[in-house]
Amino acid sequence: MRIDILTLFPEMFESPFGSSIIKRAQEKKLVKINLVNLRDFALDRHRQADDYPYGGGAGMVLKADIVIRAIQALRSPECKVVYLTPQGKVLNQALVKKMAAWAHLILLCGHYEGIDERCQTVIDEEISIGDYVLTGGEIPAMVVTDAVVRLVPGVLGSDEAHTEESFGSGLLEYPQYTRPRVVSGLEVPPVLVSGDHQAVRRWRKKMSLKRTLLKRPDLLLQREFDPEERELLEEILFSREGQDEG
Ligand code: 4GX
Repeated sequence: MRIDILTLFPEMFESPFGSSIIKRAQEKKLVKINLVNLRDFALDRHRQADDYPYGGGAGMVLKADIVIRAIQALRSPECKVVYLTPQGKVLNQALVKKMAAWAHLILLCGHYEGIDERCQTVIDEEISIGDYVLTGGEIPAMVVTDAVVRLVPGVLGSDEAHTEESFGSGLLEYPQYTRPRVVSGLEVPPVLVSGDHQAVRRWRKKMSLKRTLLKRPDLLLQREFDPEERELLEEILFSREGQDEG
């Protein structure tokens, strides 16, 4: 997969893409992340990429000729051009999965007051990372890249990928514990040290369902349940036992 990121601030991406899983994915040649400085497509002596808005007003607007020239230079037959903006479709895991199937993604980061409207002629999708206002599209581009790259086959280790398969399915994560077995008098749930793998799997699924029900009931409404999940939800809702032991 190839991801081109068009920005006036390519240096902002160095640290987040230079460590951990995203770094490893690039080293393994599973993904090529290409940082492109929009200024390189300015033709004037000052390499000006932004200008004052027609009609007046505060702030600067990213110039359409530069954006269009940059995208024409990077285009491939299979590419999708995405502009990060609060006006876009709000990112979720379903949208991330759709993007992970694209062989070539071009992410356009706007700054200042946005981009000249005529850039829309080369944009395929507008995506927002949430309903709040940032200073630019760079952090949203990092979020999209991180979420997409971890779904590229081979990027996650087999253990991590297995977790994605079983629980990347619209439920929150179950609680995790590590040594020591007792911390400030707080014990690890006995089922986790029972050695009963089937019981552990069922407990984790129940905790995932319970957490999702309590913290993000909206996620449950978007989802269907298999027979085991229905049984566990029934236990959560109707059993009178202490709820913490699962
Ligand atoms: N999810 N921003 C875009 C530039 C801008 C300014 C005005 C249009 C009009 C954001 C988000 C986000 C900040 C990126 C403003 N564009 N992007 N930028 N939330 O807040 O994606």
